[in-house]
Amino acid sequence: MPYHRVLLTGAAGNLGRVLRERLAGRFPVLRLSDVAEMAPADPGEEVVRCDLADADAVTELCRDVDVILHFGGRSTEADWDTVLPANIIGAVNLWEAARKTGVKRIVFASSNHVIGLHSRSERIDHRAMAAPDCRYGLSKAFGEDLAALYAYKHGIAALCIRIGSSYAEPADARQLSTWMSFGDLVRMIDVGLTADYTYEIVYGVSDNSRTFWDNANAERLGYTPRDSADRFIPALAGKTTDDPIAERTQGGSFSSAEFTGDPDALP
Ligand code: NAI
Ligand code: 15L
Repeated sequence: MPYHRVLLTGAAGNLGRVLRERLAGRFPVLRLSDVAEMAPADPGEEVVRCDLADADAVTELCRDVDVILHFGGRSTEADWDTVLPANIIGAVNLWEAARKTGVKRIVFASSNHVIGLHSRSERIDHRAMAAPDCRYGLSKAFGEDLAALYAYKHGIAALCIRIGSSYAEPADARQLSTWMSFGDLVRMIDVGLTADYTYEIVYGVSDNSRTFWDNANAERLGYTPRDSADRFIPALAGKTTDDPIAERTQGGSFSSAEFTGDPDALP
């Protein structure tokens, strides 16, 4: 891989810690960053504590970086005071720092909550209308559009991965559709690092027969998932909720929280 220094944001988080372990030794330098404390640097690592909301610090963070894996930020629903600085100001700061420092590629951990209000009965692809199910989902939609601006206008390639549910194992019936194994997450990141593209949206999901998503765009770019949630069907198929909005929509409980709309008007 032609990259010397790879920056991983969100390195103290759940996926960041998984990626730190699984990407160890893959690049001459892995620069790990988070606002929270991280384990000290091992050989081949740099650890830089940085708040994504601090524009000057983010510019310094991006110096001498070849590619960014952007996993930092708020990862669940929260009030605007929390989502804005971490995911909106933070994303603006990161892409602007990339432009200033000459970074040419960003792999972005977007989320299925960009399209979470779509119905589970609909099989959508990467061209589906955005239908964010919460402030957090909207902040990821903003991140995708920001990535498009910088890709087409400033030449910073971006792969936006709308990750479903990336955990060691799926936890409920919905995740039989949305689960992405850690191995498949790394395989998708490899696509992000190596494929030839300017701007793409893909779904971060394993080979689940119950998937909500047509992931042909990811396959076209070279993604071949090796895992599937299907072996968990007997244990989890009955693990549903009695929440009709959550059960109807792809975003599940993120959609139904604070829902005051007309269920019949949902996309
Ligand atoms: P996490 O919440 O465990 O990790 C996020 C990390 O970002 C945390 O360590 C946190 O300290 C850091 N962070 C938050 N605000 C920050 C700021 N202002 N400056 C610097 N760092 C900040 O989340 P997880 O599960 O590891 O997810 C990683 C990324 O993947 C997130 O962007 C999340 O939205 C996205 N994602 C994850 C999914 C999953 O299933 N785990 C599904 C869809 C998207
Ligand atoms: C996400 O975007 C969240 O980061 C994660 O915590 C999960 O809830 C996931 O989506 C999901 O939809 O299961």
